[in-house]
Amino acid sequence: MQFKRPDQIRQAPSQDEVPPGQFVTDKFPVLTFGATPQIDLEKWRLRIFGLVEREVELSWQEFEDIPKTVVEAPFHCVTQWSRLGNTWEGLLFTELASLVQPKLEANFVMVHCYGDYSANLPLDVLMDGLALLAHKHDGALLTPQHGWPLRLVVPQRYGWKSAKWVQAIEFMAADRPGFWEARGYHNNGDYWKEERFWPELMG
Ligand SMILES: Nc1nc2c(c(=O)[nH]1)N[C@H]1C(S)=C(S)[C@@H](COP(=O)(O)O)O[C@H]1N2
Ligand SMILES: [Mo]
Repeated sequence: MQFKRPDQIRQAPSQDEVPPGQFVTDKFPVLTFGATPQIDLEKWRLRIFGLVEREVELSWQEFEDIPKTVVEAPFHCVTQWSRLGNTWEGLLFTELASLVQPKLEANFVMVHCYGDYSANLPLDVLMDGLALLAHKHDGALLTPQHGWPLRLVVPQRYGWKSAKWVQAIEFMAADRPGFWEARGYHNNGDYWKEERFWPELMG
């Protein structure tokens, strides 16, 4: 694998600012729809497919061997709690993209999870240099409830886009709603704009 070692810490902008309608907690609540999936690392695979030059399927061993980056970022859940100063470690999305080489037509991404969950994002949000596939939080491996072995972290969007237990990443030409985006959550989810729910549901 021809990753350069990023070997650096990146920090999200506006680290200590709290977006409108949020309150800060030191806790790290678990927000999961349904049960925590049971995952066997031996059978675990991360599949990257769709509009890419090279589809890739990584085993856990292969994922471990790829150099990692640390990203410091706040986490803002749409249910209004914010946890500031999280340290995530993992594979930057930009590095993953360089491995598969998205085609020019690829403008959106669907993240598919173990269990019945998905989240959609524009490719440019994932390419912001902060979004990553994290296996560690605050120096320790993720716990099962927080997405072990691997979760997406999208520092610039509400937490429901940070899909836990990632199984596959699909590059797409056209957008498609993910699990919550099809059930009333805003398609974009920018916390600075309070994009919480479908505009037509807002009074
Ligand atoms: N697979 C999966 N990922 C998920 C969820 C989920 O229910 N299933 N919940 C989302 C929501 S709403 C939030 S706020 C964050 C919470 O992450 P945490 O449980 O690690 O705090 O995970 C997101 N990722
Ligand atoms: Mo959430």
